[in-house]
Amino acid sequence: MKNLYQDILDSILKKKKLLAVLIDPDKMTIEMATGFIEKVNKSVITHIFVGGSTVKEHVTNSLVSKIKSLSNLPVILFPGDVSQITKNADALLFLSLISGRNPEYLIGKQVVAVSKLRKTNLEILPTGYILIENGKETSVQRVTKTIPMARKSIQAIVNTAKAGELLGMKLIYLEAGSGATHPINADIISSVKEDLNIPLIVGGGIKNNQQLKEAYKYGADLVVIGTVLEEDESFFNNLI
Ligand code: 1GP
Repeated sequence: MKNLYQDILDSILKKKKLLAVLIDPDKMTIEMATGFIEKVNKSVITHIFVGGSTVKEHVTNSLVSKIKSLSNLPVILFPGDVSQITKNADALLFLSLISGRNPEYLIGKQVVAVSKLRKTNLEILPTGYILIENGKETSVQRVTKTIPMARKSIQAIVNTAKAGELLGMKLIYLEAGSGATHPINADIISSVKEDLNIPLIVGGGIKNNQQLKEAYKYGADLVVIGTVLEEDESFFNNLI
């Protein structure tokens, strides 16, 4: 079986930057998927993430099957809830919201997920998920009832990411939130990267090529973009 985590580590060794498109099943219908995935396939995008904060049950399941039939790229679940787990994907970001102090999102939902995961062959990618304030309230904050970390508290963010690594997590995801006003800034990315020995994912609020390049320049191994492509598919022209 393919080992997506090993592929990520190999890419980092080869200094190859990774780019994921986030598809929210709430916003992408099966009909829309065909044209969209065609463009994804022609771009430099390396991974397809699927997930959202408020997706209805079963919607993710059929959308993921459709995407799998249209693309050979790895499809990784980025679930807002246990109901979004489907065996049709390749892997799952098994998230723990370590920036927050809500036990439901630190360990509660994960325990509930286990009986579902037993029925799948999904590759599990334990991920420390860190929400950072970006100028406005995000749906992650609303749904999880947690407070994002302050942008100024760089040492606390670095320590939180390191704690995730020391707990055995395999990835750290610095999240500004979908549609964030400010993406994660250079200081935060570089400070976390400097102290971290596991791959670093950065996402939220990246709206142009410069912000994308900067995220890589300061240390992101994998960048996630969603809203910019939902709102303007001509952005794919920058990704060819
Ligand atoms: C959100 O990090 C992702 O979870 C992507 O954010 O939609 O703002 O690109 P955007």
